[in-house]
Order: sequence, then structure tokens, then C-alpha cells
Amino acid sequence: MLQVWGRRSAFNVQKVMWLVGELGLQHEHIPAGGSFGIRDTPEFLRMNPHGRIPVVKDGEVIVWESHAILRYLAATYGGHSLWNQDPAVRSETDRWMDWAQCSLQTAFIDGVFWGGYRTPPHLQDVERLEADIRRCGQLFSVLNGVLADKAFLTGDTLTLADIAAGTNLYRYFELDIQRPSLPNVERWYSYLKERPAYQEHVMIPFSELQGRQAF
Ligand SMILES: N[C@@H](CCC(=O)N[C@@H](CS)C(=O)NCC(=O)O)C(=O)O
Repeated sequence: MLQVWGRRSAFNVQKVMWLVGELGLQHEHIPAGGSFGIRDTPEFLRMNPHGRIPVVKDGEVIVWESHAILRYLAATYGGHSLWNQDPAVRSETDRWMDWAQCSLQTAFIDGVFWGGYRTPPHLQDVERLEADIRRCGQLFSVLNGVLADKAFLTGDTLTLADIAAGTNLYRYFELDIQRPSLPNVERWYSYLKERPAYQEHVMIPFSELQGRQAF
């Protein structure tokens, strides 16, 4: 059976669990990271030499890096509507996935979420945090434009692009921060919130992470 390592409050684990839910995959979830530890054990490091979560094991196949896992699971378990087999169509999903990880997640999770929520107030770099909040506003405004004539990022149906980028939305809209007007992003978010797998795996209260820099 598919095994998934990683604590449920971890952003990169949530993407994978959301997809596992969308695909209805039987799996064993093994809490790891944070207060669960395990990441520095020799057994875990043999699976992922970087000692990070998520990691999945599927028979003899071990995959780490959340987006590599998304692609592996979609390709293996019939998620062709989520990650199209046509190279040109697939490349649109890939573009948004790469952008979500390199730009959006960097500004929001590494910048705003870590720099603000996960850093105790007396240690925060306020100028930098404000710049990251502004940067997120710019990036979400681009998404707002893209979503003007679409229900999901690449069209009428959910793809891995929505999973990679949409995992940010719950935290982005829960945090008490300045946001520009984003009606199309909010409509997209309302569609994601209707999905049981999003509710179960992404809409997870995160107060245990406040001011916590240890992991
Ligand atoms: N680029 C990697 C990042 C992996 C990563 O940094 N994971 C975090 C959780 S989101 C982690 O392992 N944190 C340590 C911990 O939770 O103990 C991915 O996308 O999988």
C-alpha cells in the first residue's frame, strides 16, 4: 500500500495529501517531521537524503519533493485529467506548478508565513515582511487576472496546477494581512473549498505553528 510520511500541518505534505484524497488512494499515513521526529533516522535518510517531508513509498518506488510526488501519483494512478499526457497541455500545468513553487510559495510561505506568522514578533524583520506581503499581493493579482475567464488555473477542471498554487489559499486568506481585491481568486478558492479532499487536507488550523521556528 502507498505510504506517505509527513505531519499534516506541513504545507508541502498538504499538497500530496490533497492529491491522495482527490485520487481516492488507499494509503498509510505516517506522521513525521515537527514534534514527530523521524526525519533524522537512518531509515528515513535512506529514503530521502535531505531528511525533509513529504516522502512517499509505493512498493519499491520512493519519491521525495512534493511536486515530483504529485506528478508521480497523477501519472501512476490515472490522474490524466490532473496532469495531461499531451506535452503541450501538460506544459501549461507544469508552468503553473513551477511558478507556484518558485515564486508564489517563496513569497508567501517562505516570506510572509515564515517571516510573519512563524517568527515571534520581536524577531520579525518588519520591512522585509511588508515587502513580502506586497509581493504576494502582486502575485495573487496576476492570478486574479488569469482566473477572470476560467474556473481553475488552466481551464474548466482541476489540475496539479491548482493543487500546487491553491494550497496557499487557506493560509493566505486566514492570515490577518493586507490583500488587494481578488474577486476571481476568491471565486476559485470557493470552488476548492467545496472539495472534500481540500477541506480534509488543506483547511487545517495552523495555530500550533505560530511563533514556532524550530521546524
Ligand atoms: N522542496 C521540498 C521542501 C520540503 C520541506 O522543506 N518540507 C518541510 C515541511 S513543509 C520539512 O521537511 N520541514 C521539517 C519538519 O516539518 O520537521 C518539497 O517540496 O517537498
